[in-house]
Order: sequence, then structure tokens, then C-alpha cells
Amino acid sequence: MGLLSSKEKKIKHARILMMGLDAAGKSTFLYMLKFKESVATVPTIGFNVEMIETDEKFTLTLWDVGGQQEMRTYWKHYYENTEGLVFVVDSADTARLEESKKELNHILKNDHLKKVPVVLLANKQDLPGALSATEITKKFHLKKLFCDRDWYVQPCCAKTGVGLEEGLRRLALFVKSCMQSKKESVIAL
Ligand SMILES: Nc1nc2c(ncn2[C@@H]2O[C@H](COP(=O)(O)OP(=O)(O)OP(=O)(O)O)[C@@H](O)[C@H]2O)c(=O)[nH]1
Ligand SMILES: [Mg+2]
Repeated sequence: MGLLSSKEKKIKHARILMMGLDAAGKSTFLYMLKFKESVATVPTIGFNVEMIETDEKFTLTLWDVGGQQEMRTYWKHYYENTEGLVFVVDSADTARLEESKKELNHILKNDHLKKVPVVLLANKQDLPGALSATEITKKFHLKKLFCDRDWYVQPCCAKTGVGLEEGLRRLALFVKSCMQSKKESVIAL
């Protein structure tokens, strides 16, 4: 009886980590979701955190961690208990795509992030020369990189909000399903 009720209990909350190079658009994304308007940002020193409620009474706590080179040493301290990862890429910053790819590869090696679902935001689609979601998928070899988890590449523009809700919805679906199956495997033990 006790087991059944805990299995049926709805998952209501998840911790989400947002990462990506400096100026990728993480804080712009966070505040657009929270306040539904474009907010002028400054480079994040440390982190910002906001709670966002998705459609089905499922609350995500979004941790937006600064992406400047000096901040990246501290990224590892945020990995524990992460249920979902949002990796933000400036799709128009072709000069730093390799750097972004390298950081993503590095992050995913951490044990705390094993099998954690990822939504990669191909941001700044409004800028000329921005790579499409398909181009980024190919350049980052995402099919291979994400072969052990749920993933999706969402083209978006954090400044106008285009694509953000879709990205969030996809993330919420992935995260819920991953948390549910983890819970079920614990119960089965
Ligand atoms: N054109 C355009 N500019 C954007 C978009 N998203 C963010 N920006 C701009 O990019 C700059 C950096 O955005 P932030 O959100 O501060 O970037 P960040 O990833 O939080 O950067 P750090 O805090 O340094 O890690 C700001 O000037 C934003 O207005 C977008 O979709 N299109
Ligand atoms: Mg920021």
C-alpha cells in the first residue's frame, strides 16, 4: 500500500541547470520566461535562480550559472541533484562554436549529469548567419554525444521569446519521464 501510493505520487518539482558560454543568452532566456519581457542583462557573476511553473503544475527551479571563462571552474559545484540541463548556444557566434562544443562535452562527462535529459537552445536565430538547429546538431555531433539520454535542439530567440515555451515544454516532458523511471526503478529494488 505504502509502495503503491509513493509510486503514484505526482512529481511536482525539478532542479534544472542552465549552462553555456558567456553571452549565449542564458539570463535573457531566464528572465523572458519569468517576466515575459526582454530584460537588459549584465554578465552573470555567480548565478541567478528562478522558479518557473510549467503547464501541468510542475515547477522547475532554473539555475542560470555565469559562463565567463573564470566562472567555468565553478560549474562542477552546481551539477549535483540536477534533473535536466539547458545548454544555450549563440548560434551566430560561429567563432566560438568549437569552444561551446568543448565545454558541453566536458560537462557531460560528469557522473552527476549521467542520463540527465538535455535541451540545447540554438539561440539568437534572429541574427544574420545564425546556424540552424540541424547545422548545430551536425557540428556538435549531438546524436552521438547524447546517445544515452533524451535530448532536443530548440531554435529560439531569447530576446523576443520565440521558441522558449516550446523548449521549456520539451524539457519538462523529458525531466518528468526521467524522474518517474528513476523512481520506479528505486521502488522495484
Ligand atoms: N540578438 C539577440 N541577442 C540576444 C539574444 N539572447 C540574448 N541576447 C543578447 O546577448 C547578450 C548576452 O545575453 P545574456 O543573457 O546576458 O548572456 P548570458 O549567457 O547570461 O551570459 P553570462 O551571464 O556572461 O554567462 C545580451 O546583450 C542579450 O541582449 C537573442 O536571441 N538575440
Ligand atoms: Mg547571465
